[in-house]
Amino acid sequence: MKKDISIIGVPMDYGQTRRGVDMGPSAIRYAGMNTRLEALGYTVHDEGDIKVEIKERADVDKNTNLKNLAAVASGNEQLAARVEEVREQDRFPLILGGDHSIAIGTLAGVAKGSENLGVIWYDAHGDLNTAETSPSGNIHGMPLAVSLGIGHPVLLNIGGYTPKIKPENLVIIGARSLDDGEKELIKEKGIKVYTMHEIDRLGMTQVMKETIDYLSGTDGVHLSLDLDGLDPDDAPGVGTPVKGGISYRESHLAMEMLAEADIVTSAEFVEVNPILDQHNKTAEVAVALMSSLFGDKLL
Ligand code: 6HN
Ligand code: MN
Ligand code: MN
Ligand code: MN
Repeated sequence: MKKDISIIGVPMDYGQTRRGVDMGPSAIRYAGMNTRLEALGYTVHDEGDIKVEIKERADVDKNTNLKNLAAVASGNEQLAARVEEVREQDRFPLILGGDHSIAIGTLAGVAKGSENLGVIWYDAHGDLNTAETSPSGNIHGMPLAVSLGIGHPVLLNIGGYTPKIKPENLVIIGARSLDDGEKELIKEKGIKVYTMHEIDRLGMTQVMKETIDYLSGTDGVHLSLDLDGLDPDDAPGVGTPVKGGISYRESHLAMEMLAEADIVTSAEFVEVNPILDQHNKTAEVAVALMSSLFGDKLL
């Protein structure tokens, strides 16, 4: 792991309709992120937050079936440029959401110049919708499809190139709420998915062993961790909770195994919504998981 970490907060909430997720970056910082990472020996450069334009909130657009396309696109363009700068400085980009639509910008920045970036998508959802398959028009349900080169041209062109990643370099972990169009896309592209069924059956140890092995030929791995991948009992402060999720302890194990394998080259923690949270519990979980990801050991 690089010893210099650059933090970028993205107070974005236009990718869905519940307010409050824009306060995610503050809540995560308040949960003691910087001190925890510094205690592990890292130099933390907190770059502050992206300026997300305040725009009028739009209902789903009849022509595109997307909500707030312009606001989501402009925040992500800025993010893509900032993430690219961090990479040029040879630092580890650690991005704080914000709703999951920000993965479009993060991936645009981290995947630039990389033919085979690996991605771990830790999430209850697939985020593989398009305007055609989306039940909601919410762009936070689309960033993975966009990154694979499928979606609205304005979103595809963020960062100036498409696609960002290849389906064979992707692993989804924790899925338990997939829309029909997402299931079809997974089959069509042959995407590797560990749903809750496989996690229960194989155990997290085996799931992570296989994931690490599967991604071993990639040029680095981006971890996109949606807190709703965890069970809502452990991470209640999210906008789209789904019961029957990954436990706190299984998530720590996953992060510890990633730290041991030393394959993660960038990460984002998204969907923390302090308004829906209980005493900042979900932000604290995010920080605890970061700490394991960055090599904290119990002994
Ligand atoms: N997330 N599949 C649903 C939709 O509206 O497309 C939910 C998406 C949730 C997205 O949690 O990042
Ligand atoms: Mn997500
Ligand atoms: Mn999700
Ligand atoms: Mn969500």
